This record gives sequence, C-alpha cells and structure tokens, in this order.
Amino acid sequence: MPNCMFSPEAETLSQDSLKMLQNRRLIETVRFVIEKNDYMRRQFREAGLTDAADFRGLDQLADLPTSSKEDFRKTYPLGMCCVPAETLREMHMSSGSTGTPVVMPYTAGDLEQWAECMARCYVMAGSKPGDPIQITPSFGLFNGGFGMYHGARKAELFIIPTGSGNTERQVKLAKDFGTRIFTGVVSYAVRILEVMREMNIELPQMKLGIFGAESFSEGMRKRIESELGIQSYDIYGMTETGGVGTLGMDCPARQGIHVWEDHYILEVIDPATHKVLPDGETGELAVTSLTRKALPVIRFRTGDLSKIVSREKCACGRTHLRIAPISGRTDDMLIIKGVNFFPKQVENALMEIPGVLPHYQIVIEEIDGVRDVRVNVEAEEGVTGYLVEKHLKERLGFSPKGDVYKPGGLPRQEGKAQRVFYKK
Ligand code: DLL
Repeated sequence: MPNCMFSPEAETLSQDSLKMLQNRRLIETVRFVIEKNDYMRRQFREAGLTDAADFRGLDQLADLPTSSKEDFRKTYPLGMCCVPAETLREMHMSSGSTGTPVVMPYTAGDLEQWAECMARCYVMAGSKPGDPIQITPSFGLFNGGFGMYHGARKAELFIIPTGSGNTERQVKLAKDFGTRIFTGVVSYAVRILEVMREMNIELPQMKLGIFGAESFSEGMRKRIESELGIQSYDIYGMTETGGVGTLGMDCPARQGIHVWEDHYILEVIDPATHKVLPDGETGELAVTSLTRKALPVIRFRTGDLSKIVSREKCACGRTHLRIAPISGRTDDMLIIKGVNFFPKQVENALMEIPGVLPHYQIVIEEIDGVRDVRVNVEAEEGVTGYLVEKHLKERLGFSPKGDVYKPGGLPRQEGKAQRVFYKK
C-alpha cells in the first residue's frame, strides 16, 4: 500500500544511494565540526583524530567518540555551537534532572531541515493541504509546539496552535474548526478523551493522531485509537537531534518507525561498552546528524532503547530503515526484588485488564532498605486491587501491590506524564 510522500525522491532512495549520501555528508559534517568548534575538536583529538582530512567516512564512524547530554551541559549555553551567533534564528531547550538545561540552537537552514522532516511525517500520516491540525504541545522552550508548527507550515496545513492546557477549550475548538489531525504528547490523548466524555462531545472529523515524546505501549495505543476512533502515529525526535519528527515516525504499514536516513545516521550500541550491536538486538540508539549546521551531533547517545527491525523497502514504498517503538530509557529501568522491568511493561499489562483506565502511578517504596513497588491505577467499578495484583504478577513475574482509585482519583498532569514516584 504505497502512500503519499512529501519528498518522494529522498524517501525512496535505494539503501546503496543512502549509504553513499550518508558517507559524503558524514565526512562534511565531521570536518565542519572539527574546523568550527574547539570543544568538539578537542574531543576528536583525544580520540586520535588529529587531522580532519584523515577522516574517511562511514567505515570510521565507530572509531569516533560518542557524545551525550553531559557534553551539552558542560558547554552550556552555546559552547558546542559551530556557527557565528548572528546567524542563529531560534533555540529550544529541555531540562532534565540535573538542572543544567540542554540547548539546541538553529540557523535558518536548520529550521528548514526540521520543517522538511516534520512535513514528511504529516504527509506519511495522510495529511492534505488545508487539513485542520491542532497542535497541543506547548509553544515555548519545549520543541514540540514549534516543531509541529514549522512542519505544518511546510505541509500547507490549517494550523490551530492551541498549545497545551485548557482541555475543555481544546475540545470545543476541535469541534468548531473540524480538527482532522490532532497532535500531542501521548498522555494528552488520554486527557482529551476524558474531557470529551465529560463534555459529552464527539469529534467524528478527527481522523489522525500524531503522538510522541513518551513511551507508547501497544495496549495504550489500541485504547486511544478505538476510543477516539482515529489512526495514531508514533513520532520520534528530541532536543539534541533538532526536535520532534527529526528522527521519523511510523507509517500506515505499522512496521516500525522510519528514521530519515538522508538526515541522520542511526546506530544501536551497547549502553555499557558503546560497541555497535547487530540489527535485531536491542540497545541504546546513537544518532549522528548529517544536515544540521548550528550544532551537529556526532554519535549522540540518546538514552533511548530500541532495535533495528528492517532495512528492507517497506510496504509504504519508503526505503529508510525502521526501528521498533522505544521500549524504555537506559535510565528508567527499575529493579525490584531482582526483577528488571520498564514502566512501559507495567502500562501494557494494566491496559489488558478490562475496566482499568489509562491513569496510573508506579510508586517505589523503600522499607527497611528493601525496595517494593505499588501500582496506583484508576478503574471502573468492579475492578479490585486483588485483580490488578494477580494480573501484574502473571505478566511481570513479581507482585507489586495494586491500589485501585475511582475515575478521576489520581492527579492529572500537563506535558509529559510522570509515571514513577519514589517514596521513602
Ligand atoms: O519530546 C520531542 C517530541 C515532542 C517528540 C513531541 C514527539 C512529540 P525532548 O523533550 O528533548 O523532545 O525529549 C526527548 O523523549 O529521548 C525519548 O526518551 C522521549 N521520546 C520522544 N519521542 C518519543 C516516542 C521531545 N515517540 C525524549 N516514543 C527522547 C518514546 C519518546 N519516547
């Protein structure tokens, strides 16, 4: 089922042509950062690359040092920028647990590149010029709102830039303006559903949901799709690669997330040794940007876990490799009583229980030095804590305590949902 493409030529390049293009762009990028940025030059020199002219391309990629959020933080605010300050046109920023933010600056060309990647995602989902699109991630330092905006301009959509919050107004605007494409962080889709029900409003014109920024369990996805009556897409990207959609999205064939390989090289590496893993093995994604100027990243360790599922041409006609949905982050694996698991596995198991609602918390408690886990979840009448515990035990191999709350009993959050809480 070949589907429409925003850039058909680029999206269907053969893997051989993609490799040649990547090779050329990689050499240009590595030489560029070595020439323009002291911090990166020093890093490469320490890894043995003293002369930019010595770098010969893809075959040597695995010899280059990896980079991480730490590098962004050490060089805050613009210590890794490779272009003169007067050529910068925008910036976005994410803050993490340590406080020092990660900043991504953009030139006009970088904004174009972002818009191109996003426009490809919109058209891949089935958008057509003039389609009303509601952009619900916040417009500000978070890259979600503006990235979706730049791409929607390029794809010629009718933009309803609501930003985050005020869910009742979001539902009213979606109804009044006939929103066809709804975008947001995954947990916001759940919130919209809830408020639609409270307001007793249906949105039959809404057909497509583009969600990301958080792990998306298959169970949650099915619920959102059936209850909203939409086809949903899993969009991927991050501040350091240039924002939402830069890395790609899944297509209607639903066989993995296509990564825009003419703009990025994706490697799957062992999180401990940083060695490249073979296709099919799960590891940490490391990303090299090929077409960005203000701050190109080389072998950036994303912290996200996934695997390459295929490099074959997809049923949608695209040739760019596909990765599995993000299964977790290197830093969010939980170990309870010797069992390792990711929050997404708990979500998936919860969504299998009829009557359980998509609002939950995983609370890690430490009692006398022993870690235990409690799952608080909202559910309709009839679902008991015992039932939840029994199902989680079957699925996860250990027995968290299960506390059931009435619908609306757990706090609602804006933006990315915090699911894991630590209680001493
Ligand atoms: O979350 C970009 C984004 C905005 C993507 C809106 C999709 C929709 P950051 O705030 O820098 O940027 O966070 C990036 O979010 O490393 C992943 O851990 C996570 N993430 C992003 N997309 C997905 C996804 C935005 N589709 C971090 N599935 C990344 C799972 C995702 N996790």
